[in-house]
Amino acid sequence: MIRPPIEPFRIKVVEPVRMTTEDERRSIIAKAGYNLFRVRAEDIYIDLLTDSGTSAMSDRQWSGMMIGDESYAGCRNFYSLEESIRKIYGFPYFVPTHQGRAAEHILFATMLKPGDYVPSNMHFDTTRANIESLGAHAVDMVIPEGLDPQTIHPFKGNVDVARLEAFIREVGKDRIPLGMVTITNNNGGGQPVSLENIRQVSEVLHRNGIPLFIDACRYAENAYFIQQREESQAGRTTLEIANETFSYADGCTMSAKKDALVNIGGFLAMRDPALYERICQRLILWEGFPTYGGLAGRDLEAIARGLWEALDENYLAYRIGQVGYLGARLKELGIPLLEPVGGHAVYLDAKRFLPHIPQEHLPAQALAVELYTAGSIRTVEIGTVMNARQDPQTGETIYPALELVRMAIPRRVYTNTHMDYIAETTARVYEQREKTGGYKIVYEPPFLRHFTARFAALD
Ligand code: P71
Repeated sequence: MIRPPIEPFRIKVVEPVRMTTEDERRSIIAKAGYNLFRVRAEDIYIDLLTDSGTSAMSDRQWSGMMIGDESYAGCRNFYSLEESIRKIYGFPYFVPTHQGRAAEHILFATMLKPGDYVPSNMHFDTTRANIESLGAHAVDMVIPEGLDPQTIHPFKGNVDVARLEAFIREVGKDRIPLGMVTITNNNGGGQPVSLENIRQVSEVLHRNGIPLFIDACRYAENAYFIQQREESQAGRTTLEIANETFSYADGCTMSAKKDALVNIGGFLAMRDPALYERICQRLILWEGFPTYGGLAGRDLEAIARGLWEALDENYLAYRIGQVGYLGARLKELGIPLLEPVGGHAVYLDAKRFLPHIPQEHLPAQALAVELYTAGSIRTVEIGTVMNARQDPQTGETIYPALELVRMAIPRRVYTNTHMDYIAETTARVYEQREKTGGYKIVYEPPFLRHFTARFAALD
């Protein structure tokens, strides 16, 4: 029998959730154009759309919100956050932003010009869109194991370092204003990146005079995987590992909505004082004064405290353990997954789950709709809808290697009984998989289409 991890907290506040009938859900999802982003949260029983901004804050974080200093300039909570960032990340400069994509926008608008390239293991969709909207190119170069859902590898998020070197030679370092590494690799299945890989990427970039920025939103989960899986790192604390991770970088973008355990917020941190000056100017234009950057003082305090809670090793053992428990239960039921199971989410492999639906008929979208209809579970499609591209020459659709449905687990929110319910509902959908049909897109916007697209069922 698979044992779930024991929660290192007790529950002080609860939020009731309402179950609907299957008939109600059929009508709700049809009205939403079969797009789960368009369904009201109240009509969902278990919401696995994202682990972003959906954490339960601790009593310490809530009490920190009560000492929010709402002064326009120089509020005390800015300095409290600065201390956390210095001790964990070691970067001397940072600006708060309202969330991760604002940090990306400001960084790229400051550093990129049209035609530039930004290599990474895998860019997340908002990162890619922010790069592309400036006329630059976001280039993914994860190791080949990272693109195969069935290959077991401890660090499937690693960058292919040989490819990175060849790429720099090919396009020239002058057209690469920065390189990135996403920890953990969200679009590739929440897979970690090893400390050794980060060190090597940093060495290659720096040898070519290119700075490294880490997309750090799941840095604590990544540090825990390094501690558990990278032999040389076994005896170290997650704080020591985080310190060394960021020591190889010139800065980071951070969505605090993940491993800072808050509902809103982010920041952009860096070493270079000249870059910091330029970034402050843009920040004032778009986000706010550099000591609040689009957030309230109370939000800054909650982040300052959450950053430490996320590094707590009892918390991380429970956190990674709970996601692993769901993965193990699904596997036991014979459901095709991306393996190993990631840090923040279990990813169902829609290609193997619904092999009779070709990629152009959106199997991952079909599976997400089915999970909602069967059990009021909301997941997110990370497949053709989110990641298909148009070939610029031929106009043909380039389908992504991975066709996934992500079950992202909010932090400290759902119990292990909820995990059992999710596994059993998924098994029910799997038993009836042959009856599930494909979908087509009937409306899509030019960027980030998955948020607002509408679909229709194919007969
Ligand atoms: C996630 C999200 C947020 C999201 C995106 C799409 C649909 C639903 C929810 C956001 C990330 C991320 C990485 C690696 C930057 C951001 C942007 N992830 N990098 O996974 O995962 O941060 O949301 O604070 O702007 O559900 P932001």
